[in-house]
Amino acid sequence: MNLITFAQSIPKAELHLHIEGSFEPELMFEIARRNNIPIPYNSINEVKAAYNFNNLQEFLDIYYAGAGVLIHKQDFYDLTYAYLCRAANDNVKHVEIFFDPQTHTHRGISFETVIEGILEALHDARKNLDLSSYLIMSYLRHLDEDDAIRTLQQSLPYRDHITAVGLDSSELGNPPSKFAEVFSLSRDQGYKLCAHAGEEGPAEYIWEALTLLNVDRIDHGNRCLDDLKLITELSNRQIGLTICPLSNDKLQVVSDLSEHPIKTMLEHNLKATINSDDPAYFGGYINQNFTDLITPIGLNEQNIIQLAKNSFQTSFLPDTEIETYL
Ligand code: ES4
Ligand code: ZN
Repeated sequence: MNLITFAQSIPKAELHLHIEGSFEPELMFEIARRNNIPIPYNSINEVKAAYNFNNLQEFLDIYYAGAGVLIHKQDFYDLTYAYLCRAANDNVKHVEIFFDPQTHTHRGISFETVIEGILEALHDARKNLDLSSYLIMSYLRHLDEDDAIRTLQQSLPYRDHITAVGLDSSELGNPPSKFAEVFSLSRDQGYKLCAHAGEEGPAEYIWEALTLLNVDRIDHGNRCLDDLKLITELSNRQIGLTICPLSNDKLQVVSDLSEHPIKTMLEHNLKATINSDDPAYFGGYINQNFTDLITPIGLNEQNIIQLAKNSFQTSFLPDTEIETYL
């Protein structure tokens, strides 16, 4: 078996996936049509041509616009179930999915509509695809902390169906310190914690996520490599880093895939994992992320096994379940 086939067939967990970022243009057109919402593109090709980003903000502007066609519970169900089928097809056995409630509540869609559509799809995938899943509610960091606290309150009726909270959207200028209180309140409610940090922002933001938010896992975290002390801290504590290679390439976090530092991260004994982030926008799902890296950075069989192991070990699954995958 060659390395690409090996990487594709190995059982894996996906820990960094924004459900709104799995919105394929074909489904976007279909849902826009049935909801009678105009979109500024005439064809799938025109949509794809617009997916050309110089940085995170240029991507986010298009991502929020795309999410604007999601109105009904059925829309959230269809979006989620389509992703779960693709994940199962890539031999993903467990997935921890981000959703951004504020992206929808700010346009008048209820928290309940969003989460009930997603939860029903997760339920059906457990049954039909043998795919286990957790949900991560992500706060939008470009909004203020009070807005995140209101979102936390809206989530409480669904507390048993949400495993963790996250922090995403525009990183620069919105440091983790801005959200210390809502993260503390979220922990009090029993939620696990993670935060996007060190994608465009500096290593200092990763320190803040660790020391001020007390996160269990860091999303991205690429910039930790600028700070030797931070590398040691992350490695000693075996904090998971959910790395997203195609995202890093498309958002110019790395200059080229061949410059991707994930192998260096493994050499530092960091708990790096491979994930797809926003696969409909960045050119592929989890297996594509593995495949596209193998040749440019020379990932070997041992690296691939380590990355797959890391994905289960740094998941929020209970230890007894993690062991069944190792
Ligand atoms: C995101 Cl790649 C990335 N970074 C920050 N926030 C996000 N939301 C969706 N994708
Ligand atoms: Zn992300």
